[in-house]
Amino acid sequence: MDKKGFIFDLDGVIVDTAKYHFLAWKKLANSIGVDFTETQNEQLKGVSRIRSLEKILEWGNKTLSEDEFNRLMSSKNQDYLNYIDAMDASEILPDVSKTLDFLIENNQAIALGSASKNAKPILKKVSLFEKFEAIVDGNDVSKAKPNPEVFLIGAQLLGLKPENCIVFEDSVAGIQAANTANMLSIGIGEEDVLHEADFIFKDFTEITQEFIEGIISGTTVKQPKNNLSIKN
Ligand code: B16
Ligand code: MG
Repeated sequence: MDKKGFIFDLDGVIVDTAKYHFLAWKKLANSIGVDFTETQNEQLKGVSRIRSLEKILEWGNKTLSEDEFNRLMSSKNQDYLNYIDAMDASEILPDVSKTLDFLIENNQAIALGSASKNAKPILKKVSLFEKFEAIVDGNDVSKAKPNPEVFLIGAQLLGLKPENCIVFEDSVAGIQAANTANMLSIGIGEEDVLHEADFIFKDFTEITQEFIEGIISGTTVKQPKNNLSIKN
């Protein structure tokens, strides 16, 4: 079988850390008199820590000094780390471990491609760290998704061409990054949100071994996109 590179996003694909980001951001927002809803939290998925705080301040029409900005960002991260500390393997999303093990048994390369600067401690907490041949996280990139940098570095570390890599992502920006990188994009989540992906599944329980085998053998390929700018 051919060797392909399978690049996994972390939050929303391997584990659901969005709920911990929500609690930590909500505490921060409320402490400066800003409301913060679950809908707003959805818009922070895949977004970097700095950009997330900028967005919260924009929503609340607030400005902060640089010192206060940095102080709040590190206090949010400390709260988030306290939640992570209590994580264990039971928080791995359904059938993710099964998929990783199937790929490893079939000699496929596996990498992580996450915006989070806390990706490594999270993978260690849920006992998945050893399964990844390469880990690219928020500490390694200078350009956030939808820029393809995070996935292109992942492909490079695996020693594979981008067109031989597959990305599992739950955020629109991540799907766009994978498409720009010329990788096969697989959306994990809702079809109406992730419609730019080549394939979309609600979660890993919907992904069959036959589907993965099709990717490895090259019979499952990138979908031609409708060019919406062409009329009639
Ligand atoms: P941190 P992903 C992203 O992870 C999260 O979706 C996003 O909500 C978070 O702001 C970002 O990581 C940065 O996280 O504060 O831990 O550096 O989905 O790219 O794995
Ligand atoms: Mg994500």
